[in-house]
Amino acid sequence: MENKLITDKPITIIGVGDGAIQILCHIGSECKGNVSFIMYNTNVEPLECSKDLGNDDEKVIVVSCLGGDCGNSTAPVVVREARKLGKNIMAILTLPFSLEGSSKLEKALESAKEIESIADMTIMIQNQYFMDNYGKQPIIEAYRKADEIICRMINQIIMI
Ligand SMILES: Nc1nc2c(ncn2[C@@H]2O[C@H](COP(=O)(O)OP(=O)(O)OP(=O)(O)O)[C@@H](O)[C@H]2O)c(=O)[nH]1
Ligand SMILES: [Mg+2]
Repeated sequence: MENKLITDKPITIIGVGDGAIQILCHIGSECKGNVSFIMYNTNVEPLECSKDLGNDDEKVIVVSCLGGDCGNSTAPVVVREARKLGKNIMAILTLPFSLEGSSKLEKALESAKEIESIADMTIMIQNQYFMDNYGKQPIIEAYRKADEIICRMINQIIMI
């Protein structure tokens, strides 16, 4: 099957928190088509978010590496506002490494659970997988592996 080039339909990709912004920066340089980007790196008020989402994009992809304050608190706000505006929402989330501790993981899971209950589709990626399955490597290498996979995934998704 021939891959049609991305969508005439507009897509907004929203990155929440530092990790997600890294990922979006990779995608941004490769991405063709009717795609726009929003990046949040602080806590965001619902009103501000709904203004940012106020155009006629049908589909939003919310990317967040959960575990930090910004992602944990703002990614659910973004998803709630997108839902109120009737968007089709896909969430792509990562969960923290085991070595980051259980309290970080618990908070991440709490946010993930809320997001999953609202979004049309949620893809959850465990950073730990890249630590366990690609040989011993520094944490930064595991991040880059996760980022690469997420970038490829998004590039495929937006071509559908
Ligand atoms: N895949 C991936 N995960 C990352 C990266 N950087 C951080 N993370 C993970 O994402 C989680 C959240 O980190 P950040 O994105 O830096 O946090 P934040 O949302 O900006 O939150 P604060 O800085 O605490 O306000 C961490 O627990 C890490 O597991 C990255 O470059 N790639
Ligand atoms: Mg941060």
